[in-house]
Amino acid sequence: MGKARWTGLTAAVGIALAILTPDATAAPGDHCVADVGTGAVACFATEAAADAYHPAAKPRVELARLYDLPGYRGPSLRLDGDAAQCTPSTADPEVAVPNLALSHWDNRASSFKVAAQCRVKLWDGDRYAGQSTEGGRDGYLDHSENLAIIGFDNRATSLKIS
Ligand SMILES: [Ca+2]
Repeated sequence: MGKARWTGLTAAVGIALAILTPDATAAPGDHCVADVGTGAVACFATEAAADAYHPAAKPRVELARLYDLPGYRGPSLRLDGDAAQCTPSTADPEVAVPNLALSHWDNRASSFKVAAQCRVKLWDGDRYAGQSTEGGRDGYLDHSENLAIIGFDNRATSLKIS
C-alpha cells in the first residue's frame, strides 16, 4: 500500500482542478482512491481494500471509477468527491483532471463507470485537447464497458466530470 500525493486546486468557478503529482511509491498496478477536493490519493493491493477505504476526515462519495481492462476489471482509479458534486447539467463540469500521466493513468483506461449522478468526458490529449468522447450528453457518458467500442481504448489523457 502506497500513499500518493495529489495536489488539488479549487478554482473560483467552482470546478475542482485536480492536478496529480508523481509519487515513486505508488505502484502502477494499485487500486487507488483519489479525493478530487483535497488531492489525497491512497492506493491498495485489491479493489476490495480500496472499496473499504473511507477517510474519516470528511464524508466523500464515489464520483467515477476508471479500470485498466474492459468490463470494469483490472487496476482501478476511484475518484471521490462531495455527495452533491455533480449537477444534472453538463455545461458546468465540476471536476477537471488535466493530465492522468502523473497518476500512472495516461492512455490506460479501458472501461469506466460513474456514481452520484456524475458523467465523465475523456480527451485524447493533455488539458482537454484532441479528440474527445462523443455521444451521451455533450460527450459526457455514464459508463463505458469497453472503450474500444468508441475508439478510446487506452487513449484517455485528461477528463472532466459533470
Ligand atoms: Ca487499459
